[in-house]
This record gives sequence, C-alpha cells and structure tokens, in this order.
Amino acid sequence: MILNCAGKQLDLTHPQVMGILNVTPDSFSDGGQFLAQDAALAQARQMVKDGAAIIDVGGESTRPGAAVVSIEEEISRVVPVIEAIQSEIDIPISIDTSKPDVMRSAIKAGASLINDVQALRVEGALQAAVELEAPICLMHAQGTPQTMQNDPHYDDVVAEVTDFLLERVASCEQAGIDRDKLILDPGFGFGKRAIHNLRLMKHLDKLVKEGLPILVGVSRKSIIGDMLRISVDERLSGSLSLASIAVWQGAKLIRTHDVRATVQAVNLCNHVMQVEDFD
Ligand code: PT1
Repeated sequence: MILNCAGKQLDLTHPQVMGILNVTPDSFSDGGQFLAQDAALAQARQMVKDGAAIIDVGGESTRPGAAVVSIEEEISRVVPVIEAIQSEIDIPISIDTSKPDVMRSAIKAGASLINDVQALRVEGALQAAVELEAPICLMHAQGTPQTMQNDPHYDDVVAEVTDFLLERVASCEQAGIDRDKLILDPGFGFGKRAIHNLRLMKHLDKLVKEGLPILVGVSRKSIIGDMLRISVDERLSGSLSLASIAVWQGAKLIRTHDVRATVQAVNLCNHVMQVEDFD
C-alpha cells in the first residue's frame, strides 16, 4: 500500500504517523498573521525531523462544540501555511476539511491528500474530490462537531461504522474514484460515547479486514479523559497506549499532536509485529 500524493509517496506498507498542524487563531499565540505562519512552519519542520510521514493542516476545529468557520476564513488560514510548508518540505500535506472550496484551494496550494471528517457528504465535496484526483481519508461521524456529543446512539457501533464507511467507499467508486486512493477512519470521538470509542478500538481489526488502510486519531481525546479522569495536557501516555493498540490490530496511520513519541510507539509496535518466530 503506497499512496501517490501528487508525486510524493505515502508508504503505508508499515504503520506511519500523521502530524497535526492546527491553524486556528487559538493554536498559535495571537501575534499576527505572519508570526502564526512562522510558528506553523517551524512546527512542520520539527514534525518532519521527528519522523512524521505526512502533515495534516486544518483551519477549522472539529472538537466537540467547536465553532463553524466561514469558507473564506478557513482558506485564508490554511493556504499560506500549506504554500510555505510545501515549498521546503518534501513529505505530503493533507488538508483537514469538509468544504469543497477549501479542498480546491488547499490542493492548488500544494496539499495532496483530502482528510474529510464528513467523508465527502457535504454538498459538492464528492465532485470536488473526483476533480482533484487526490487520495482521500473517509471518516465516520454521527452528526456534526456542534451537536455530535448530544446523546449519540448505536445498536452495534462496530457494524454501523463499518457499514457507513463501506457505503461511502461505494459512493466514491460510483463517482469514479479508485478504491486504492481511499483510507478509512472510524472517527474516534465524533458522535460517540466512551463505550462506543472503546468498542471501536477493541474491534478495530474488523475494519482492518475490509482491506483498505486505516487511520486512527485518538491523540489527547476525551476517550482518554473519560477513562482516566485527566486533563488534555496529561494525555500523552494514554494517547500512545491507544495508538499501540490500534497499530497492533493493523492501523496504518496514526494522527497525533506528539509526533516524536508516537513514532517511537508505532515503530516499536511494528518491530513486535514483524519479528520472526524462530532464529
Ligand atoms: C480524526 C480527527 C481528524 N480528529 C481524522 N481527522 C480531529 N481523519 C480532527 C475529543 O473527544 O480522528 N480523524 N480531524 C479532532 N477532532 C476531535 C474529536 C478532537 C473529538 C477531540 C475529540 O476530545
């Protein structure tokens, strides 16, 4: 499984790390636009040094209860950062958005993978993805970030998430997108209670068996806080633990704030998985 991202290779024959680069006003000290771009570029450089295989740029938070951002605002946040990173860094950049116009602007600026937490369900997004010809991560979410944690319900979360993702794969194929361009993501924390997140993690191997590469994002999420009763800045160990459980079951891409530590956990996991049984 090697994904072609506009000429840059994303090698998913072994598990890799996706570094999170949030370009939201609260992400970097409010010292003006250029300072924010410099800080983003510096963070991208560090993530490459730390072993990230891809950098995920996002201009709209999708955390529970986050505010909606206009198309123009989102483009003005992500495009300068993508241009700056892509001019000096040779790993692929993904654009974390659900908006077709943001996808277009970001790909034009140098992003080469679409990471959509709405799995191309927003009006016009599927068509934009067809035109842009980039690989896509399709994620499951029940509801939108604004309301998704208002009493989410499932009869069988593993089956429902799997069925949803396979339906989105079918829609992509029908629209003319090759399935070998697709990554699947169960969407931890997106319209899921703690027990749903735990069940999805326990049975991640079932989604892996569908044959497409799996991305997992658990970094610092409330699933860890819900179980361990700890604040966001104390969740590194929990994030690494869940990342390891995911990789052990076959996840190929781990989305994280903490690239260096996560690369260590992922690589160690991979060594255990690859070791020969006898001398
Ligand atoms: C994710 C993801 C993402 N998560 C992909 N993209 C976020 N492909 C943004 C919480 O429960 O998992 N996969 N883009 C961040 N969203 C959340 C959701 C952050 C829930 C925090 C929580 O704390």
